[in-house]
Amino acid sequence: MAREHVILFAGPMGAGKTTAIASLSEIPVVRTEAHNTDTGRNAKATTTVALDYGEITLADGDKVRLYGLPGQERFDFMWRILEPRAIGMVLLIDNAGADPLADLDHYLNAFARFRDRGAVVIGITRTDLARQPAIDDYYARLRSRGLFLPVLEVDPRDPAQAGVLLSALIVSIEARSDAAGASA
Ligand SMILES: Nc1nc2c(ncn2[C@@H]2O[C@H](COP(=O)(O)OP(=O)(O)OP(=O)(O)O)[C@@H](O)[C@H]2O)c(=O)[nH]1
Ligand SMILES: [Mg+2]
Repeated sequence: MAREHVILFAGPMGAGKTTAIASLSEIPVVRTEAHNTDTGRNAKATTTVALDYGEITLADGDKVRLYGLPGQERFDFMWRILEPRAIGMVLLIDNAGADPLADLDHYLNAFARFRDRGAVVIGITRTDLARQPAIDDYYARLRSRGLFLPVLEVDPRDPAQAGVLLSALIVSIEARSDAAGASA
């Protein structure tokens, strides 16, 4: 029988969460964009204030509900509402941000439950605008924390690339749950 899953998209302002969900969704995305009053942090005109919502159907008929969380931390109560319902998280990091590796640490600390279950895939965006840090730098940071999570370069404006990222997350969640089932 077809099942339903919830996946969260998290990451700093401007990392491309709304863009990724718009690339993936089969339905028109429900957006809650408002004028960006925090242009010191990111110059873009609008920012997500509550959440984005999109849907996608997998090849096996399962439906995935995609929720984009606001990047601004004053909205972090939304994260807490959605986190218990989700099977995993796509963490987008803006490579052109002020300190992308610090952003990585920050979000992995904020979402410890997904991190510790390995239910996270990391997408590095805007690498066309900033080549550094390199993917190896992200892996080194994860290794120093004892973490082994997939890191992929992605342009979320491209549906195919956004799809690869989502598939990587689903495959990694399924592989871990199969392994847990086998050892039970
Ligand atoms: N050049 C370039 N632009 C990108 C890339 N990924 C996203 N963008 C652009 O960067 C902006 C990202 O904005 P959003 O998708 O609104 O980012 P967000 O993560 O939803 O941000 P908040 O809702 O404010 O937290 C958009 O204008 C995208 O078109 C990329 O890989 N390269
Ligand atoms: Mg957004």
